[in-house]
Amino acid sequence: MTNNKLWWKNGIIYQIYPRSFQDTNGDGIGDLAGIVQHLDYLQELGIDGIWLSPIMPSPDVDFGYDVSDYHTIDPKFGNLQDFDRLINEAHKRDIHIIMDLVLNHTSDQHRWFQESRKSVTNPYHDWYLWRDPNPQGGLPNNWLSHFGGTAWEYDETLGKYYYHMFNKHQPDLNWRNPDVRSMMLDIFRYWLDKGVDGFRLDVFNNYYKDKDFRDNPTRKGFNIRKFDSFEHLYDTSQPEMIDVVKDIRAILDQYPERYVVGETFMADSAHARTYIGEDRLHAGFDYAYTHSNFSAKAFGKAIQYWDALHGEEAWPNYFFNNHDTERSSTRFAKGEDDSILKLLAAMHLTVRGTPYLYYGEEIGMRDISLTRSQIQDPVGRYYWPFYIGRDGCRSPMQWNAQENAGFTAGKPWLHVHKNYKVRNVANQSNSPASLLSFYKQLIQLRRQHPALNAGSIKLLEAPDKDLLVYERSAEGERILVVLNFGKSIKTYQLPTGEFNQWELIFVGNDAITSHMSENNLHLPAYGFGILISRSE
Ligand code: TEU
Ligand code: CA
Repeated sequence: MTNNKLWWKNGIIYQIYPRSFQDTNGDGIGDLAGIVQHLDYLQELGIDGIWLSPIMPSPDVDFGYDVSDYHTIDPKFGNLQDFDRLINEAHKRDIHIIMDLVLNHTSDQHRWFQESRKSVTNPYHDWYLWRDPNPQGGLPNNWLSHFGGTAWEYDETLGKYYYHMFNKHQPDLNWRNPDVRSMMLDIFRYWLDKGVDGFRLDVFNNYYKDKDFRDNPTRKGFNIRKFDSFEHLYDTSQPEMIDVVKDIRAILDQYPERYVVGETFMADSAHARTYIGEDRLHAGFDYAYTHSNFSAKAFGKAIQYWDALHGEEAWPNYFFNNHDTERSSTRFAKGEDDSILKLLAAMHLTVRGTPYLYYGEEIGMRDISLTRSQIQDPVGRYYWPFYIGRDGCRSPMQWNAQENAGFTAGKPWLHVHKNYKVRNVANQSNSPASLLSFYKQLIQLRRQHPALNAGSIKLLEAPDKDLLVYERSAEGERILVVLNFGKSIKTYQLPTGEFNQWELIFVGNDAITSHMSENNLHLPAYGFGILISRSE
């Protein structure tokens, strides 16, 4: 098994938000050299790939998600040599590098947009979505920006509006222009030739909009965000996208073992699945599991549905956290207690699919709280206080108990969580009972067992609403996972019969009370057991 493992499929992917991982030059912003410094740590953790949030030049209106040059590295992170070094050093450790490509929109500081807005005859004019005011002099249509307000920004010089799904400093590209499309595809080749192993596509299903710019129909019901009062029929997910996905895949298939995962935007699970397949993306993100309630039933349902959508033909993936979402620790854990996080990790690392981890998840980093004036995220600034934005989950990585958690010798761009003196990598590395040690053991277990990293999954009926039970199997190996989402002790009767000689190989949360007696597995609050059948 070890020999035919496919890194992105049987392995684990770790997302780094480069601004917040490790600063090496004291400017308070993480950099590529900082990532290189911690590759040994990541190798020891047991990951197979790193997804880097954008590292291309950006004026940082949306912190890297507004790109002003697709062919180089932002000087605040380093340069192309540093990037080469990162790739080489990562590859030496069998770690793959996934780049974030933001191709739906650029920064308004990008040269293409600067040209585009000079005049209607400029060769780049048609690279963006320009529309005349409607005949009454108003907005071209009723489309809104996901980041708040209208999606149309008026340009005095041209007397026209340009379209932006996100911030007004993030104008959307016109993918219907063949030059744009071919430039975008070249960007894939450019980075593949530099040795990149894969891509994460930012809001890719948004590349195309209705060619006639029809108004979106309204949706009934009350919504805090006006954006949610519309059916987004015409400003997202147009059928043209399937062909582009196929083109992208064809390019990747010219290189060995490359991977592309897409972030579908405002799409349900079934729609997200349509972009995945042999001739499409390898994988896609879906929020059903991420946003699930804390219950055995809800997680079971999310897993079963996403898994069934993939079937045999595709391989699912799961994430609890990313740079846009309040951390699962903040959502689910009580105070600084990590027992619920251990339960969730046991599930996350044993389901069928690629688990994604987000930096700091392995030590249970919590979101920082921010006052109004500390907010940096444009989304938080717009919606505050209804929604405070995404800075909370982007605070500096907590390496040790030194000043600024060892993240920077300068002033960090965003403050460090006040729990850093206790909650940090150095402390947890030295404690066998820590969340970090727990992740490492579980990741090793997953690596050792084909049933866990490659097998099929079958959810079993559980006698109790708080229990989630599933079986993983591959190559004559069967593993049973039993998770207790409840606050009280639960007993689970193990399936019996000649093929069911269960041996407990991993227990969690309270090793003293999680145990077997005859065919019963006893689990304390949030306890769990992983069992292997030795009978075949
Ligand atoms: O995210 C898409 C997106 O808009 C949401 O995930 C959003 O951030 C969330 O609902 C909060 O409102 C991608 C990137 O992941 C995000 O960081 C960017 O800001 C956005 O696209 C624009 O590039
Ligand atoms: Ca720096």
